[in-house]
Amino acid sequence: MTETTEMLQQGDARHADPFPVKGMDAVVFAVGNAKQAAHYYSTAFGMTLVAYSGPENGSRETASYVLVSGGARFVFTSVIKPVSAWGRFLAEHVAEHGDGVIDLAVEVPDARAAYAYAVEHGATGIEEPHEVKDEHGTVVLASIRTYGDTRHTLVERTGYDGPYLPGFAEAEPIVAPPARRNFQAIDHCVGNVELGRMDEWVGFYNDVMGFTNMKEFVGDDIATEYSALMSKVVADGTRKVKFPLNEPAAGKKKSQIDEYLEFYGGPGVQHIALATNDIVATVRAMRAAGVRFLDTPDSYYDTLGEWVGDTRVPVETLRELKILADRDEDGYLLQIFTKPVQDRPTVFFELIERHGSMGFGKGNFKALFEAIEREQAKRGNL
Ligand code: TYF
Ligand code: FE
Repeated sequence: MTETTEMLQQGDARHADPFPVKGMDAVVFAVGNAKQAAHYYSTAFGMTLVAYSGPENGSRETASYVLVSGGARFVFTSVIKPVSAWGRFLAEHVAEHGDGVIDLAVEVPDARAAYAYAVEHGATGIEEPHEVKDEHGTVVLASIRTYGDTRHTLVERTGYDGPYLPGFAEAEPIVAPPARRNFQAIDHCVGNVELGRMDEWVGFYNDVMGFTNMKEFVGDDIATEYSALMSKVVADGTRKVKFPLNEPAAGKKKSQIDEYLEFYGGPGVQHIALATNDIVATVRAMRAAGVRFLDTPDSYYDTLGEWVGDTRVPVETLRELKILADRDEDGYLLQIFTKPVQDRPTVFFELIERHGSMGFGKGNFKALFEAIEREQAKRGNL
């Protein structure tokens, strides 16, 4: 081999991401009443309705509302009257799982290449790559299965300048958008899978999407001590898309993951973490709008300052708002978790403000899991 070809090959190896992604495209929810969900995420989460598809613009079977907060995009879909396989899928999804996430859509530069790579490496295809178009241009879509009834749609939107996808019309905000955004991006999306299957799903993301494991995980040791779950995190090469995966662990008590699996009716998305640059202002705004967060005992804050060191926010403010803090070798993070946002003890949200730390709040796992268990106990599920 000549020196030049060797250099070229090394260069290629450095740049060749087997599965390039641009970031999260959207989190798509199937819900019983998308009109009211769009209202809740507007008034309580401070998101802005930007696009709509429904009977008024040619979609007689489903209604979909697209809401954004900075780069974070949620889509809420309800079935109006099932007439096709898609409508029946949505209706059954809501009947079986309650309100939940059907799609963690990922934006890719080349949907055909991404789909081909995924299927070649063991993914089950749901929809082959196909073009959808309207007067705003063309989008290429393809979908693969992941855990439970969840899918990943691969979205290539370079040839499109409309409000969401072809077929969607621009929509006016439901209420005046807040003066400041509560959050600006999707930080990570967490899946709960069945007992003993976490490593299989980690392997799925390794093989099918070329994702690599991040260093933070909850192993056997922590699991049996207090968490009752095991967890590993996979991410794309640029760490823009991060997917932690949880499985229940046999602890002293019934795992929160078992509670989820029982009430969701199988594996699915557990929580979506939203990145904010001012968690204090956001938690104040969302609390005032009626969002309920997990409680943290005062004792957590009595010792917090000793180990977490200086943060942007005084410990007394963290205590007042029940915000958690954690530090690792790269920096610190502030985080808080909502209670489940529907009657089933299933999907919830996290707000996270990162200052260097790439972690997920390992130092908070004990306090957090105890808080979740207090809620489980109130529901009679512990
Ligand atoms: O995403 C994470 O890993 C953190 C920690 O049921 C976490 O937010 C893990 C499991 C869980 C709640 C939070
Ligand atoms: Fe999280």
